[in-house]
Amino acid sequence: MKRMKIVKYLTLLIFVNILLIMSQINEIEAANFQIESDWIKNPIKIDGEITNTTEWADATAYKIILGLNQGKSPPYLESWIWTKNDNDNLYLLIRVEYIFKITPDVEDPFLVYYLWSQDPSTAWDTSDAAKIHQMGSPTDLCLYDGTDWVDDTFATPPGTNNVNGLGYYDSIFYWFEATKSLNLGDGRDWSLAPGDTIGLGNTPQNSDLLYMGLYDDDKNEIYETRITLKLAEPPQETRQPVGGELTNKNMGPLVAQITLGTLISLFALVLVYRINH
Ligand SMILES: [Ca+2]
Ligand SMILES: [Ca+2]
Ligand SMILES: [Ca+2]
Repeated sequence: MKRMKIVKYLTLLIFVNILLIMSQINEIEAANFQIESDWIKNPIKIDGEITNTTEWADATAYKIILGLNQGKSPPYLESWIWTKNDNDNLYLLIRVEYIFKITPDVEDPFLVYYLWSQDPSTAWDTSDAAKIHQMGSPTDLCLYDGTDWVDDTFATPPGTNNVNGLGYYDSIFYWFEATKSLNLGDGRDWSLAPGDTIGLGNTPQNSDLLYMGLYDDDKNEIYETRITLKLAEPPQETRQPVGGELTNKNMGPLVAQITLGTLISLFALVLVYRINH
C-alpha cells in the first residue's frame, strides 16, 4: 500500500511538472513591462478577436498589470499583450482580466498613447493615441492637453484616422485587437520604424512616455501602466512567406525543463520499484 501511495504521488508530481511548465509556453512575465514586438509571420484579420489558431501564434505574450493612478494604485487588472509589426504597421492583441474587479461595459475602450518631445530631456509637447472601441470605428487622436484629446481628423490642419480595431468582453476578459500605422506622415501621429524602442522615459524624465490602459467609461477612470516597446526588425534570413511556421523563441529552455523534471520523476519511480522488489 505504501509503495502504491508513493507511485501515486510521483505520478502526480510528473503531471504537475508538465502542467506547470506547459502553462508558461508562449507567455513571459514582462520585467518592468518591457515588451518586444515580434516580426509578423501569420496574417491578421482585425475583427477584435482571435480569428483562428495561427493568427497570433507568432507573437509572444507579455503579462502587464494595469492600475489606477498610472498603474500604482488598486484595483489591479492582470492583462496580457501580444504585439507584432511589419515595415508599415504595429499590430496589438490585448486581454484584460476584469472579473471581480470592475463591472464590464461595452462602452469601455482601450487606449494606447504616446507622449514625447523632440528633446527627450524636456517635457513632452507632442502626443498621439489610439482609442480602440468595442463597437464602431476606433479613433486616432492627437494634441493632448493633459485632459482632453483632439481627433486627428478634427485637428487644424487635419490628419487621418490610421487606427483600425475592435473589441468585446466575455465573462472574464476584455479583448481588443488593433493595428496602427508606424509612420504615415499625416502630422498627427508618431513616426516609428522597425527596430525603434519607445517609452524609455522615466522619473524625472517626462518625455518618451508610452501608456496602455482600459478606460472605465462609467467612472471616468483609466486603469493603465507604462510600457517600453521595442519594435521588431525584418528577419535577416531568407524572406519567409506570409503564414510561416508557428514558433516560440523560448521553447528551448522549456523543453529542457520538461525533459529534466520528467526524467527525475521517472528515475524516482524506478528507484521506488527496485527498493520494493
Ligand atoms: Ca483577429
Ligand atoms: Ca493619424
Ligand atoms: Ca494621431
